[in-house]
Amino acid sequence: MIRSKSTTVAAMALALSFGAGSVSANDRLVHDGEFMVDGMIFGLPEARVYTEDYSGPPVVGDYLTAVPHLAELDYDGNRTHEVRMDVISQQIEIAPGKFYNAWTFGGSVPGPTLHVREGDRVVFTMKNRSDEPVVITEPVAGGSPFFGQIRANPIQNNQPAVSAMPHSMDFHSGTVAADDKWRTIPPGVTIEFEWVANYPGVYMYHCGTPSVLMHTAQGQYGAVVVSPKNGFPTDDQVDREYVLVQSEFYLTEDEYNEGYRYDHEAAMARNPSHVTFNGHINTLHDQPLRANAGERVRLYVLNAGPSDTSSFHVIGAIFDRVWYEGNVENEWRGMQTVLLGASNGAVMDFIVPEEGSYKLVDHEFADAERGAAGTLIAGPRQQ
Ligand SMILES: [Cu+2]
Repeated sequence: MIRSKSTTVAAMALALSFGAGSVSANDRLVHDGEFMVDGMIFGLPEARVYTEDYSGPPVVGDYLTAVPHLAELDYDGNRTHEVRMDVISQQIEIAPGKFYNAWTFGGSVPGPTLHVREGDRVVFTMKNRSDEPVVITEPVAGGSPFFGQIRANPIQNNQPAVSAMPHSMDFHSGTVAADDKWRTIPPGVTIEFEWVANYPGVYMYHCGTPSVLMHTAQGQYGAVVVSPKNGFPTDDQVDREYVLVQSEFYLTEDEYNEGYRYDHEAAMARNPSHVTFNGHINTLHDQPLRANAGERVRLYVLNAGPSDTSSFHVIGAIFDRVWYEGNVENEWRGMQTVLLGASNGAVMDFIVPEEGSYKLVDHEFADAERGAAGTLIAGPRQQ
C-alpha cells in the first residue's frame, strides 16, 4: 500500500508521542489521510454506508450506560471503542400517563451515555431500525450494561413502536466533516464512521436530520462524557457521580391515536409541555440520587434543549468546582448556579453539607414547574 508522506509523518509523530510502556494510542492510527495538529487527530476515514442483516441488541459497548449511571474507565491510557446505537422507535412515558412515540438512539430518552477518555477512538455503527419494532426491556445477550440498568428502572416501561423515518447521528464530541459522518440514512440502512475524542468534555449527541428541532424534540439525544487524560484535580475525593440530562418536550393530545404526539407549533414557540431531568418528570423523585453528609458529589450535566437554557442549581449547596463544558482547563469555584445553553454541559462538584433532602432544579422556575426538578437524599456522615 502506498502511504502519503503526511501519513508517514503523522505515524512517526504518534510513535514519538506515545512511547514504550503506554497503551498503544490506537490500533488504527495508520489510516491514509490522518494527521495530527497539537497532538490531536484529524482526517478520519470516510463513513461507510451499507445494508446488513442485523437484528441483535440495538446498543453494544461496555462503556454505554443508562442515565444517571456512568461507566468506570477501568483501563489505562487510550483504547478504541466499538460502539453501536441503532435508531429505534419506542412508546415511552415522560410523565404519569403521558405516552408518546419517541424516536430514539438505543431505545431510551435520553439515549445511552458513552464514557471515554481524551484521546480514545470511537468506531461507531448505527442501523436505522425505525421501521421495525424492537424490544429493549427483555434480556439481551451481548449488549451493554445499558440494558440491565434500563430494566432495573421502574419508570422505564417502553413498548416497541414503528415510525419509519430517515435519521442521522451528530456527536458534538467528534471533529469531522459533518456532511460525511453525520449524513442521513433511510430505514434499513447502516452507517459506520470513526471519531477521536480530541477534547475532554460533557457533550451532546443528537439526530441532525431536518427538522433538527423535531428530531431532537422527539427524543434523539444523549450524552458523551470525555474524561481528561490526566483527570480532574478532585478525582480522588469524589464519592458519588451521576449523569443528568435536561431536555424539553412539546406534546399535545393526539387527535387520531391514543396518547400524545409532538407539537411542532409549540416547539417553534418554545412553549414546552414538560421539562425533565433524565427523561421523565418523576425520575429523580421516584429514584432520588443518594449521598451522605460530607461527601463530594460529582454531577455530569448536559442541557440537551433542544431550545431552552438551564440554570442548574442545588438548593442548599454551592458548587465547589465547576468545569464548564467538562474541560479541566475551564475551572470555576464557588458557583451557586450554572447557566447552560442548549447543548452546553458541565462537570459540577459539591460537598453535601449535612443529612437531609436537597432539591436539584432548573432555577428558571417556569421550567422547574414543568418538571425540571429532582431530589438528592443525604444520609448521616460516614466515618
Ligand atoms: Cu432523526
